Amino acid sequence: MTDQPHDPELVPLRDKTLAAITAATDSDTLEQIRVSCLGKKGSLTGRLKELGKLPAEARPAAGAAINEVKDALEEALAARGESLKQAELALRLTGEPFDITPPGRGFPAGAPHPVADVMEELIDIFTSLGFAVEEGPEVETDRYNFQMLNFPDDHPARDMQDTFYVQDGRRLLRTHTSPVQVHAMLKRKPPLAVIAPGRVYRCDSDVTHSPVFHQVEGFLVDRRVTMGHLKATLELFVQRLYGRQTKIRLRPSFFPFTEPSAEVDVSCVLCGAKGCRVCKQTGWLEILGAGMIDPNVLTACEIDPEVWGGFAFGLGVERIAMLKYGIDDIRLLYENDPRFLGQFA
Ligand code: FA5
Repeated sequence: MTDQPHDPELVPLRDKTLAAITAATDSDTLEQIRVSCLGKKGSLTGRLKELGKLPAEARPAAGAAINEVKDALEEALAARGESLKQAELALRLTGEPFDITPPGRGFPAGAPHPVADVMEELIDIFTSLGFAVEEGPEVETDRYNFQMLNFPDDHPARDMQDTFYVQDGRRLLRTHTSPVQVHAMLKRKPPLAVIAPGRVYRCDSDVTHSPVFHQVEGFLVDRRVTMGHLKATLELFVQRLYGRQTKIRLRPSFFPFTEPSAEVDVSCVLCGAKGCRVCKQTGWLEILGAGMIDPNVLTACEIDPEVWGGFAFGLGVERIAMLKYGIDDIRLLYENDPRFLGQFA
């Protein structure tokens, strides 16, 4: 250490503190020693602050001497601190009793998403009626999504505003599950009873429309199929889903791939068909589109429409879930807010 003519107490202070550090037997005592010499009001810190009062030529040597002591103390504090920490840990591991009896903290249980839940219920109902499950690609061609389903070239559904096209311009994200009808009919011979659950995409977004949503397509091809078979199947379906008192109503509509076509309403399950905000006081709610498969579609799929006929329907899974749980904004289903989803656990 440099000579300290101006501060004869520095060396004794260093030695006294080093001895105290060595003698410390716990971290709290060590911390007190650190504060007493290196803290804001510590003895060594005080000396550093006082440096300015020394004559300019004495300052470098005095400063260097104080910093040397400071470094020595810091090093000793760190070393002693580490060994005390290890010793305290060893003591805790061997000595401190560990109570294994308190009950554990549970993790909140997850639950199926309401859309997945309803989807599964729909699949269960239709498979119990004898429908087989088929799947089709979500990235489709214009041919399967539109042409084979009898859409005229200038049909508005092809418009860029409704359909998401893949960058190559030749493929698109399917706008409905109806192309699975075509895949299934080209692959297999009638009689056929198929449902096709899956994700579909449309450039559409508001409280009842989502750009990605789910449909379940259903269709049946056989001899002598009538609109009565369609109505009976749908009636059975809604009664299984919403209860025996539920009624359906078919309203004339238009789809290029069915003739005749219908929009199907169900008696409002929220108000018991008395009229409420959700059914706009009508007592009825639209849940699906349906109809008799157009002979042009059967012909395009190499099925003779003189021999075979069929019905088809396509329902919106989110809409059915919204009705079932009284949800008034489709977007809630996709925000993944645990406060919302937790209600279905
Ligand atoms: C169709 O998609 C036809 N492919 C259905 C069909 C199949 C008709 C077979 C005849 C025979 P539509 O565009 O109406 O039809 O859609 C069917 C259902 O999907 C609607 O009743 C609605 O419940 C739901 N839906 C439609 N657009 C959206 C959307 N953006 N978000 C959520 N659900 C929607």
